[in-house]
Amino acid sequence: MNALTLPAASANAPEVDLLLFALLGGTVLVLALVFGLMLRYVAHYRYTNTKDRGRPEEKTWRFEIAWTAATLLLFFGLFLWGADLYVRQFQPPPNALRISVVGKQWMWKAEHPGGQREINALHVPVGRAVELLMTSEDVIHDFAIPAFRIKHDVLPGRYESLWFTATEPGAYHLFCTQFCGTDHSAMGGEVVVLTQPDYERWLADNAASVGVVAQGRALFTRYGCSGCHQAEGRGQAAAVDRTKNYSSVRAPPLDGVYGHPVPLNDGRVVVADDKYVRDSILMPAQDIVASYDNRMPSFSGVVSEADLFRLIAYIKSLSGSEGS
Ligand code: HEC
Ligand SMILES: [Cu+2]
Repeated sequence: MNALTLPAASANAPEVDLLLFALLGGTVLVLALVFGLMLRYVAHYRYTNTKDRGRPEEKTWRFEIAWTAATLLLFFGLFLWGADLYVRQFQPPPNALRISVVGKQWMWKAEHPGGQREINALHVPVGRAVELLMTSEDVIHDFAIPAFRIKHDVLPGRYESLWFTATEPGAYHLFCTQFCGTDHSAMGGEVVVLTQPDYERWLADNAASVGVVAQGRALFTRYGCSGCHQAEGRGQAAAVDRTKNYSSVRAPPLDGVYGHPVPLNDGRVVVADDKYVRDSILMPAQDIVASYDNRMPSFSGVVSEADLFRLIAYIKSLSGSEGS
């Protein structure tokens, strides 16, 4: 498999290829110029040749400045071209279908908004933006789909995201491209791009009993979050966890938190995104919500990565955006 025979099956892939070939072409031209001149002068001034080797020409500033400026402009042009593509490649559109991906030695686990789970496989609809929200349970992995021209490191303790719009139904390889231990080479699978009706059918065939948001809601009670955080406003009676008595703790309501600015007690204001909610659960002492006390216990080592995604989807749904 190489860049010439590899299918280009995502919306961005042709653009990435164009940039790659432009860079390659530019490099070959420079190489040809340097080697061409070198060979020409080798022949021209070879030992037996009686060419005039007199005074070298005077230095011309006009020429020096012209070629320096031209190269500078050329490199800035390449930089802007690459930067523009890079920024777009890593900025998922807001309406993207969100699939969570957890890497671990040595497999990829994915979960769809409807609760469908798969291992070392990813079923996605054609023509729709798909965002992968990714993290690792152990070491650094790297999620790569060559046919889509995307790859990104997947790190423990952090969220990374990738997005793509598949353009051709079919099956493509997915790989871990970061050496991650004994069975690294087996850590891969298949991305299956389906037409919209086929995708609906696949979702129905693999339907889970509960979607991600509903799982998150159940976990919210199971982990005792609801004992402190009453979900106010939207009529959800917070099931009281009787095993823990948190009735004296005043905790902020989580409705409308996700996606909105949160004032902290050190004066900063941060937007509650996935990372913020994740850190709030694992490292509650790090960012304290203004006018509240640091009374929330850390759930680090208690809540798994997969459950964190579900809790976040639930908290996101409290802000009116269903976790898709
Ligand atoms: C002992 C009571 C308690 C429990 C249990 C608890 N929290 Fe909290 N939580 C708090 C308090 C108090 C704060 C505000 C202080 C802070 O930011 O640490 C808070 C803050 C938060 C925030 C930030 C809210 C905002 O407005 O920015 C989130 C998100 C959160 N908790 C989620 C959870 C989740 C999910 C669970 C269950 C896994 C949970 N909490 C369990 C007391 C609790
Ligand atoms: Cu790996």
